[in-house]
Amino acid sequence: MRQSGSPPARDRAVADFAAAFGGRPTALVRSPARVNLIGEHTDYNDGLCLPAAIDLEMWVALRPSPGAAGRGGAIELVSETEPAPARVDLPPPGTPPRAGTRPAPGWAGYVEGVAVMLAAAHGDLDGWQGAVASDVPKGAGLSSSASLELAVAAGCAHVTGLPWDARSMARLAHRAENTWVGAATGLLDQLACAGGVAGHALLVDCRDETVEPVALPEEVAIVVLDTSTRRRIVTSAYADRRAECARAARLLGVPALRDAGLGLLAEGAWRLDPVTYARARHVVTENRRVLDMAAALRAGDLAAAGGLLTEGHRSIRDDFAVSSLELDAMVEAALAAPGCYGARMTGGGFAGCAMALVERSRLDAFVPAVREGYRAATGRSSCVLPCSAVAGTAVEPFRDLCEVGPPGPQ
Ligand code: GAF
Repeated sequence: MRQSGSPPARDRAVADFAAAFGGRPTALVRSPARVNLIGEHTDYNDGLCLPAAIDLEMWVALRPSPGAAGRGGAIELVSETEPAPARVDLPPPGTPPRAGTRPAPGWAGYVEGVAVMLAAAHGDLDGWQGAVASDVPKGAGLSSSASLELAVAAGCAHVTGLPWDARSMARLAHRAENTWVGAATGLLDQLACAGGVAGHALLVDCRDETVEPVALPEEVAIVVLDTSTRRRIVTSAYADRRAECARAARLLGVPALRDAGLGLLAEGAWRLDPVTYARARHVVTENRRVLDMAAALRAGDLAAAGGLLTEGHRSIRDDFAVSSLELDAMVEAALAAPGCYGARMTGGGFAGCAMALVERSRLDAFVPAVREGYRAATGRSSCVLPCSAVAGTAVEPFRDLCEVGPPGPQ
């Protein structure tokens, strides 16, 4: 997690690499978190979302395993946020991936899942060593899992020489999370982390998996508002919400809630109990808000964009019931602070982060006001982080500036 005064995650990864494996890495992976502007709990309903990859990032300093001539070996990772390293022994070249074996517990399961899916799709992998340092808080609704999955995929692809295509890697990472780790999430997070475009939000259609960049007006800042509460998605009520949405679609006679409009919902209301109706209404109205938000951003209509955020928060709080007292308090604190166009919780919900769109020129006044407002309401401290929309997961060569010689004679 980004701590004021600590070195950047990139530098921490390089230092941790030297401490764990000795010497220098040969490459660095940068893998962003995502914030979802609007389109919450729509992805597993074949719907629409509008996330952005943000500059809260995970960095991995890496090097191919020493003496790993050819394929096989192991992926060995250490992380500043994990007590134990992750080690994935790769099957000897030519043997099938280890599908069917039990996933390793904790973060190693994500690393293993990505390696298993990559090997199934592309064949034998080369071993590598890596040190992970991250500014992405875990369990805060900012996709720390997807950021890690994509970082591991990028490391494997780099070392083994596999082609990198953001959409197929997002799908593969999603498969690892669903089928290996056992978290039945949608595709939003992986598409956002892999497909980020600097300065843009991403209009994602989760049915056909298309991603269309939408430019963010320069005068607006995305601000992440961390309530300092945490949840684990696997143990949360996420699965219940998925089941309620599937039930609503079945009772309305549509393949997915994506296919229901307000008209159909009104006609079919008598078939749904009040809770199922409310869940469906959130998804149906949220898909509309995504399109309206994309249009508002394109038109530079920030008042309209802010209004949609605030309306989206009410819908996810009252109809979908995945907010929390702290998330509601944070949204209220943001709305009362200077320069705020609108605010809502972001991600899976139950705890974690909200986000706001804020007039960039008023950030200096917004940040302390929201901190104070949140503390007054909850007694808790918070983290208020103005962010930029950045490019998706990528690998860069490691250039050791310390080894660059002094300038030659003048
Ligand atoms: C979590 C999930 F991982 C996503 O797939 C999505 O459903 C989101 O919650 C809610 O929009 O981040």
